[in-house]
Amino acid sequence: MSQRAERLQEEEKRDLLDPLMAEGWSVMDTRDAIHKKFKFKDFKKAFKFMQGVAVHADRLDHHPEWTNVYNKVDITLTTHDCDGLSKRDIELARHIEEEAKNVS
Ligand code: HBI
Repeated sequence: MSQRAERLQEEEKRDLLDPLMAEGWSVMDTRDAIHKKFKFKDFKKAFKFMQGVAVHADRLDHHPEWTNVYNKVDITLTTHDCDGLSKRDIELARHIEEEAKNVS
């Protein structure tokens, strides 16, 4: 069961975001979203990572905003349905971290 798309309240953000920030995610200044830049050995590894993330995104019905240039993948997560961060973003970020560890 995927998480609800309710916007995270400030008081619940710290507990949910701290572990992700420890992994290199940052809270954006310009929008209620989190962002991380990934760098892999080469394009093939970067694309394999994206393929793994895509499977999770499709299963969760929750999708990243991302760009890929050669071996780099920049990812922004936010929930469009509530115009801000929700538990869906936290859940997807956790899966993204798993995929990054599987590939590198
Ligand atoms: N992905 N990041 C993100 N945010 C959403 O609100 C969202 C999504 N993927 C699919 C989705 N919502 C569907 O529930 C429809 O609302 C489009």
